[in-house]
Amino acid sequence: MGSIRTEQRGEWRKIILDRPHRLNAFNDEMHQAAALALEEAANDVRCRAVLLTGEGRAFCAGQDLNDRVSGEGGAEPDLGDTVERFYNPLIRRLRSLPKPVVCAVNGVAAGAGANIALACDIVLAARSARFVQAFAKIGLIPDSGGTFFLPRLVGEARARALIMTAEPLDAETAAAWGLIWKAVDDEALLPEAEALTEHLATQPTHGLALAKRALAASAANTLDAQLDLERDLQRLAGQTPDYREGVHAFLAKRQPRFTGQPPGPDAAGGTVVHPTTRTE
Ligand code: T3D
Repeated sequence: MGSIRTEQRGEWRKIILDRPHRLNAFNDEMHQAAALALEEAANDVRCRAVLLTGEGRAFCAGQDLNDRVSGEGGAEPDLGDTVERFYNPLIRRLRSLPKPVVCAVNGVAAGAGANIALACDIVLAARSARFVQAFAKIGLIPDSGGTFFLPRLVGEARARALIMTAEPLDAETAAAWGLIWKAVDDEALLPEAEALTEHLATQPTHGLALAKRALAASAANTLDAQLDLERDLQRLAGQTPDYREGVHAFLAKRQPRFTGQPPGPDAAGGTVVHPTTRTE
């Protein structure tokens, strides 16, 4: 039985974490399947937006701890190695995917599971969902970008308390604190998240990908460097068919029909080579 399910819906794709008997906790096989699903979503032009969610009552409980029990005299796993091989690439894939990623947090999101949700572009959560920085309970530090995302999203004071107490944060408070976009009634979560993803799939995909690049760089940039980057990326956005279509549609007072295409081959400067285009 696969641990990741994908469903193509029109021009968007649903990726479902599917180990409900373990609250969708990650093992190595699930990491490999998730990496493949995200690579395919990134490269398939029929996919212009992604919705990530979990099967069953949880979104994801982070690492499957059954795989971390060493037998009598057995060697302890090198967690630096597993983070490097699995969790870091997963977070980098989500952040750099050149299309919007919506996350529907359908239930508890704990450990790396919480931070995987935070790595997505737009996070909706069911009102009954909880976010738990569970790491301290087992002597670990937050990984999967937790120490990066949390202070930036909710501020140092709240980030430190969430990390050090490992107390669950309910979805409404998470939304009020700016950790996620919004909390919705449980039964409305999937319909709302699906409608949002479907809408995003009709938008200027390449322009949205460029916006993601600008946002990714902003955390480490000075204002001057960011202004330079915005200039370079705007130059590219201005060469997309969707920009032309957007302006024509606006002036003609009609709805735009975006294709999501990148700039044509004649566009100048297809790649921005700039010292400030670093990712997080
Ligand atoms: O290792 C590396 O490679 C480094 C990277 C680490 C990344 C990480 O994510 S480390 C953090 C790992 N995750 C956790 O520590 C979370 C552990 N789980 C919990 O704290 C709680 O289960 C939850 C807060 C997620 C949910 O609580 P609750 O009360 O709703 O459910 P429960 O009763 O605790 O769990 C239900 C079942 O799921 C239970 O199994 P059972 O008794 O029904 O057979 C429980 O053992 C299992 N489960 C929950 N989380 C995990 C898990 N099994 C394996 N691994 C889990 N992470």
